[in-house]
Amino acid sequence: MILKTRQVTLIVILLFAWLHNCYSQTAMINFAGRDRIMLNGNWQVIIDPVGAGDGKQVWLEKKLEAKTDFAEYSFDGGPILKVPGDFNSQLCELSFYEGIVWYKKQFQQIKKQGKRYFLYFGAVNYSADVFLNGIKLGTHEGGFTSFQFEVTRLLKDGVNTVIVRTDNHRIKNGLPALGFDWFNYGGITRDVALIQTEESFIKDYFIHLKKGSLDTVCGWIKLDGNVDKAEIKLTIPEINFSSRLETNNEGYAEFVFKAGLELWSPKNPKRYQVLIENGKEKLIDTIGFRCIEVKGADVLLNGRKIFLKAINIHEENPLKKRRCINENDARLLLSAAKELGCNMVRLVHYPHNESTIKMAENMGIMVWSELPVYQHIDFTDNTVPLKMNRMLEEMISRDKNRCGIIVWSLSNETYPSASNRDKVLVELTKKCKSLDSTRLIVHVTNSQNYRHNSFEVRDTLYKHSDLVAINEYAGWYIPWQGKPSDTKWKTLFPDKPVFISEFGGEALYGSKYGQADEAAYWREEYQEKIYKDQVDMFNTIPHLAGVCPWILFDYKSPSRLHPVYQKGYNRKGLLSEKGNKKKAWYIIKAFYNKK
Ligand code: GCB
Repeated sequence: MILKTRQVTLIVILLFAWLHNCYSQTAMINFAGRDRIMLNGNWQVIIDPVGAGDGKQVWLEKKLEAKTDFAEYSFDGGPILKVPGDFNSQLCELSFYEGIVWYKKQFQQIKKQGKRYFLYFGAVNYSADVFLNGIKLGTHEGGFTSFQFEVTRLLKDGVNTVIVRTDNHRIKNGLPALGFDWFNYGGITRDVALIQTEESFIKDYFIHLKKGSLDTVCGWIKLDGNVDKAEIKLTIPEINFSSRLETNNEGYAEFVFKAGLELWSPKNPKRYQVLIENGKEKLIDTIGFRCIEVKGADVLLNGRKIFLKAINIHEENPLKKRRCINENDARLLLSAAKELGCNMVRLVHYPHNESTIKMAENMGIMVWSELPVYQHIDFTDNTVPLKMNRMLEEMISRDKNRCGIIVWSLSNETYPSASNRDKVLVELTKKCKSLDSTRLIVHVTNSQNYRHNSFEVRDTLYKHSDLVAINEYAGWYIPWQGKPSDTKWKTLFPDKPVFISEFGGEALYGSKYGQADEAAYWREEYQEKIYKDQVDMFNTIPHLAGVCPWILFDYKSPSRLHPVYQKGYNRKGLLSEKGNKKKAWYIIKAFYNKK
């Protein structure tokens, strides 16, 4: 049988697709610095509540040739959604939708000789199956991290079609799993782009202060492509540093050098322009240098004890009632945190947008970044640790050069009774250390006992956490067990710093109905009293290194069912969803002012 050229090409393409038909790649870092065309804007969609599009092979967009041909789907004539953006807030019929939406975008491209091409996604919640020109590139699971596919061969000169099957169904072995207390915004929620690189390009690098040092910079650079001993130039013009590095035959080079640097801190968020050159390619980043560590029971920033004045933040624009999608959204949240007097934000409960983290760093706000390992995780499912590892790699890969991030938080409120929990999370901690040992690694739990006016902290997971990070809702979910200022503490970890990672209670801004001292009326006075009592209680905590109220703004959570006070909102915000300051705001502001 003689195969024609077209058939051979098709076979090569199918083989290539088959080889790549598993998973996405971890995205190259420094998205903003890349040569790219943005594929944001209008995308056509098909809403597919029962998964019928799989059988109909929507991604093939079958051509109708004979008069008898028809197709029971079409992107043409259907709704249009904006990318980046969640689908729930864009079409009222999708308000509470958790399911499949097919997205389609066409773009023109002329391939350049000697270049490589990558299809990049900032985030798709929760899973994404990506097709280019009818061929499946692969799958990505996890709603909050970036991923890419190399498309050098599949990309055509002229019109190209990307189709993405997004699905935000909750799944038992997902991260997060079935139950979570925030809005499950679905769809292509972050940027999409086609990135063009040289044959060999700078895929990844880590440039930071050596652990424990204030004047030694170290790190590595990794090239991708055909790179048998390449030369890379690393420059920090402001300190007159320049060095030529030679990679090994896998494109990897390490470096270490002494430098007199102004260190990054909330008071002086100094960052330097850093240039990495690989032949024709020049990548620019803005990198700060700081040292974060725990010594004894203290948290030290650049060798000095620091109190973490934090606030919890979900990635939601409360005014627009949608997922944050741009810098204005990030500015709204971070400026409110600044106004409260914070020096840190805990970005819960999943990795937030890269640009938010950069903005925080620029504003002098330390960042706590967290994996969506939240409450009801099934640690007995074999696939779960693999997914955790993958998300951990993706989170650290994207943000490891952001000096603003001082904490990798690996889990929140997992249950000590959950089979296999410790085994899986200890392994995850080891993996995290192997990827990045320069930051604090933390697990948050709420498994402490609180009775007879005494907290007993005994979760063995804290052995593997740099902070004893405690979520406690004394005064709300559990009534005070005595005078807050007389609270006693028994802990299995007396030598570690304690961080109160969540506390608070609900209040409906401006509500005047009912008794101010009864929880059932959601009065601001009640919330305010919780905060006053908490501040009194903080004085009783040995080695308190910081606190973090739950939460900055009221936020959407469909599990909050009270028709008068909640209306689908978690009302623990210090600010209402319209941005009004509740009475408790002023308690924390005063507390942070004094600290
Ligand atoms: C928690 C969770 C947080 C919840 C909060 C609450 O412990 O970590 O995600 O939303 O309590 O409001 O109950």
